[in-house]
Amino acid sequence: MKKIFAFLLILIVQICFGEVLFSDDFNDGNDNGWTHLGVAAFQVIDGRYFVHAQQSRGLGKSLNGDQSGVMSTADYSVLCSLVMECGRESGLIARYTGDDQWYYRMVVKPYSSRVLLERRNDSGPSVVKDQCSFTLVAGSDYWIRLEVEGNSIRGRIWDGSLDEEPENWMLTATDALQGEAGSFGLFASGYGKIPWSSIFDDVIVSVPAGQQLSSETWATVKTNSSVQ
Ligand SMILES: [Ca+2]
Repeated sequence: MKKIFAFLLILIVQICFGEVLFSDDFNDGNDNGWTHLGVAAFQVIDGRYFVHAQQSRGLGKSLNGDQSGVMSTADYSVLCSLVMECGRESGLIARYTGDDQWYYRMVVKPYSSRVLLERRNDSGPSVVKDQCSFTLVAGSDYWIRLEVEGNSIRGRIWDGSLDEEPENWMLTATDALQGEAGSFGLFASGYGKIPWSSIFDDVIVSVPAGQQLSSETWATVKTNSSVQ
């Protein structure tokens, strides 16, 4: 049943968002190929990806890409499901090329009821590029998307099913300081006084929807219709 769901999920994403560059539903029971950084424990339990810690204060991130852990293109859209059980913040990463280099994050901050787009360098302060209010319910299911395309960075989070994704972006920013493809990733963090945990699943990285509509999809439609 899970495999059928995963197949349907990818089919829906392909219809809605075009070419899938990478996917991992963790139903094989492992996170092979993901690179772990930080203090967290990374565990696949019952086909879902837990980033958590018992006593550690800090942040854990897990990175990947469609070519040996690095993305083959700098323009991509990262989607996954997220359940924050407890913690300071969690979210998605794009264009990560090293802790001393700029990368982009979409950050969910439940305690301050905000979501943010950030340009971050782990050896210095983050730069908030956009933010809005969002109240996250601990333990509930959400979908979260972070997209980078040229100098544009965009993000949204919603509850409900995948096909209920809102049309409008909640967060948008323009930034030119990291144009390399790098790796995409996910992260979670906590204060450490109490155990913290975020659960990720159904990670799908695709070509941005706008590029599909403007080039490949229309070219395919035209080619097919002219053949007919
Ligand atoms: Ca799964």
